[in-house]
Amino acid sequence: MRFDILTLFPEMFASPMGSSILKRGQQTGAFEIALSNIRDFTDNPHRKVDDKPYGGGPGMVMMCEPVFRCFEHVAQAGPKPGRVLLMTPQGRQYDQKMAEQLSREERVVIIAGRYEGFDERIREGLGAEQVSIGDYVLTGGELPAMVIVDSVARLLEGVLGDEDSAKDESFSNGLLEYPHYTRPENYRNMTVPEVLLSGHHKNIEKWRLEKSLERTKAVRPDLFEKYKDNSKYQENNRE
Ligand code: 6GU
Repeated sequence: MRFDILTLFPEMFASPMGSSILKRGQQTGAFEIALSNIRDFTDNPHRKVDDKPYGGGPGMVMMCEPVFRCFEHVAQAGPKPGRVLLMTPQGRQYDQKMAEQLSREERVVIIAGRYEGFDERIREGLGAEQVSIGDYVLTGGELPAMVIVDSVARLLEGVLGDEDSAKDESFSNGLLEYPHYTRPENYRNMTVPEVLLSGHHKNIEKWRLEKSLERTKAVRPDLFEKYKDNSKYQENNRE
């Protein structure tokens, strides 16, 4: 899979995308990341990429010309991009389901902006989907772009080892994960629940599901309600 990222700050991606699991995933060829600097695509003598908003108001708006040209340069080589994402707090909220959809694409283009926002014609003209990562405001779309790459890359074959498989985890079953423990059994008088030391796999599985449900109900009632409505919960509580 290939991610093309269009940004004014390609250097922001170097360490986060060049470390640990994402580094290895690129070395083994599971995916590649191509960074393009939008500022390289302006004719303006001052390399200006933003301007004042028509109609007045605070802040600056990303101009069409450098973004269109950068996109056209990126898109002319290689397979046709399956999805084009415009990172903005005005977008639809990103979730695990969208991560799974994106992981089935051959190529995804992500446009990260700074300033107040993008000229609306960028979204229209490039057929881009506006995507937000949550209800808070960041200084730019770079961190959100990295969130997309990270969450999609870890679903690709050969990126995670067996030991940290993406199968049995929060959100894959619609619940938050159960509590985890590792050695020692007793740390400052805080002990590991007996059942986890029992070796009784059925009881361990039952305990983990109970804890998942308890935790999800307390912390994420929205997820809990959704889970209750689907068949897994009905099956598990049939007894
Ligand atoms: Cl995609 N961009 C910015 N600037 N802030 C955000 C966001 C995106 N998603 C949540 N907050």
